[in-house]
Amino acid sequence: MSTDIATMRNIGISAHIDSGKTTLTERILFYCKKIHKIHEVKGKDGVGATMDSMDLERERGITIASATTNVTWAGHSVNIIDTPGHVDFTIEVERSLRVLDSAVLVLCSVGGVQSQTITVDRQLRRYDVPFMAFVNKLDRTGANPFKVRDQIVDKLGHNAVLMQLPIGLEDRFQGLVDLVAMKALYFDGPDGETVREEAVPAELESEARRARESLVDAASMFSDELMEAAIEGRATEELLHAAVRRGTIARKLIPVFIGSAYRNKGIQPLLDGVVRYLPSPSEVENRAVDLDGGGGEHVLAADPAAKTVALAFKLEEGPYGQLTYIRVYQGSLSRGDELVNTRSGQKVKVGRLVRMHADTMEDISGAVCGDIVALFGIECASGDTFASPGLNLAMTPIHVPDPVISLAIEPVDNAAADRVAKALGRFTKEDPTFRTHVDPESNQTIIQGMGELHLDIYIERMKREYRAEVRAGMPQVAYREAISQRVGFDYTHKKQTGGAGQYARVIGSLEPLPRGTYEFVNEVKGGRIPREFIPSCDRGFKAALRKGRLIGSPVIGVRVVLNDGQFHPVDSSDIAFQTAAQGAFRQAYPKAKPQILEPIMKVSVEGPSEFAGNVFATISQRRGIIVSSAEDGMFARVDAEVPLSEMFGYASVLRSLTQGKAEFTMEFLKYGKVPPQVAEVLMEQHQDRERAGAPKKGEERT
Ligand SMILES: Nc1nc2c(ncn2[C@@H]2O[C@H](COP(=O)(O)OP(=O)(O)OP(=O)(O)O)[C@@H](O)[C@H]2O)c(=O)[nH]1
Ligand SMILES: [Mg+2]
Repeated sequence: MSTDIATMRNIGISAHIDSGKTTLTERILFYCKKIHKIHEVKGKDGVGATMDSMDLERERGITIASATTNVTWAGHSVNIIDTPGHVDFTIEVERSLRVLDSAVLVLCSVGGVQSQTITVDRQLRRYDVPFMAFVNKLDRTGANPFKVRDQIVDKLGHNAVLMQLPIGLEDRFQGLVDLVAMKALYFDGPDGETVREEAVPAELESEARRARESLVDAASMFSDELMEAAIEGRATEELLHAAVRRGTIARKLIPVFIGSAYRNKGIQPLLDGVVRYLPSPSEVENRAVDLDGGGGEHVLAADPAAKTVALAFKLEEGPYGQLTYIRVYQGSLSRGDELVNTRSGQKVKVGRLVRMHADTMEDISGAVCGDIVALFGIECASGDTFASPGLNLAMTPIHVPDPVISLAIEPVDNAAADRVAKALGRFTKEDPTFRTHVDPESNQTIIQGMGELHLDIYIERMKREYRAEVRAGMPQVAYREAISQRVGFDYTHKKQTGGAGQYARVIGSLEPLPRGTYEFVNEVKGGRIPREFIPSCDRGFKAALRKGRLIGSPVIGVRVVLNDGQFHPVDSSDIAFQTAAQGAFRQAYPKAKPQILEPIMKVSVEGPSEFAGNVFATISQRRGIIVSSAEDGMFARVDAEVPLSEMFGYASVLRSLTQGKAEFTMEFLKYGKVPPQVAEVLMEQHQDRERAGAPKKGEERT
């Protein structure tokens, strides 16, 4: 274990679907001698890439769960997390980027900046992660790294600069010109393991000189010394490296590397770039919230001797119990140490400690700040902070998007029921974007997630890993309800039963809240409602919002203003005010012009231009709006906004329409109002369900 923090790197490999992240990571493992043979994603030998260790990943050739590994390159210890590209598994990217100090953004040299590239870029911004770009697949027909660099500038707004030039492209792609050293690099041997340096080919000399000038210009912004040297025509490699490093760490410069992972070209220079330009843990400022100091921020020290602060960012249930992935931010960690979970206040003792390599692990005795390791036998939730006793700090949480799709599942037989419950218990603990509940009306188990693929994978995993087979219903989208105008309420709850009665009166208004879910404003004066009952009213409204009156979906975007009321010295109680609030909501809601909202997805379709017309048609048939479309020679891309409810089964429609040549991605964009005809159908369905549900409850009671 290296304790020299300056030689540590924590990087994420993130990108749009299929851009070659796992293929690239496989090469990194090979050149760093962590593995001794390269296996391809969906390769002919049937083994599969190291980081895609789950059977389902290997069969489908996609990454589902992020995988962690650690390699050594040029005397540096590099922790790497390979993340999935599918937006259904976006939580895996989100929590990885939360704990990584830097990243490599992979782009396809044909596809360029694609929809998930934009999503990943947003996630990199959210956590201020410095990164470099790797333009992959230079061997593909249509490869154009210059266009991709321009797109990083134009579409993502980054100051991207090429560090290398290609020698040949597509099937003539041979090697690279390193613009810092002004040398040509070729990758010899069966796996490209031998890097051969040559002089820059004569026909590329002038282009290389111009490209180096642009690189020096861009880098000079971060070093006066380099700027002066450049004017005198002696910009050395060292000055250039130092300036690029400064710009990259400040997120003001994006060095662009190029190559082909599949053809084993360009990976070693990329690794040199990782250790040269990306920050060590001590060069990134991390902050924690001081739980004692009224929420003030506290800058953490990347000092192994300081008190310990670590974040649990991912849980995994394994054959040996719960595995908790943690990132150590301050201090160090050894077996036997005592830490406090600052959320629950619970004390824990550090037991077995491991470093992960895909699905295998290596026991270690300790870890220092900057490390990403896993602990055994610690009960906690994802996002919990562990600190040395006496330090009451919390790391900022990981952004968790809400699920947008759900479906009902039913175990095929009684024997499966227990196993289903067990599987669900584990999956919901591991993945905060996967949720489950029992619908009180239908008594069915509902699972919720980020998309069809997400739910599909869990149903398949239940079957394989737990022998828990289920029948699944049709996927349903997560509808919401909202009010569209302000309305007042004045409601009295009065009940006179044998003993003590109940009395509470609430007066106020419901108002649309354009952003956010719910707000409660207390404007009651002169003790018209005693202070202790104000939270009761809040609770009552919150409970009422859980189920709208139109289709029984949660109501969002409501501000409740409470400004008057009445109480009774004996009959008023917490329950009475909660009930009054619920009654007030029931009374006022229909008058506030309620609407049904549905998830609207950002859909992006890419494929050969000849199918663009057909794709347009499929979008408009699905109540979609085309936002933009672009044609680039033989390739077309259509960006649209389409209601999620219309997108079920779209993958197979698109496949048959384009002979499998087009692909689409989608992700949640916003909630939008459903058109009246659709709303009517939804309300009828809801009423049918209510009617069907009512006698069932009656039966149960008898
Ligand atoms: N031609 C060519 N194909 C490549 C290259 N790199 C990867 N591929 C292929 O692209 C496909 C996807 O590669 P992966 O490495 O699984 O991509 P990924 O980004 O990990 O995919 P997800 O994790 O599912 O998002 C595979 O068929 C690879 O063989 C390359 O440099 N050139
Ligand atoms: Mg992958």
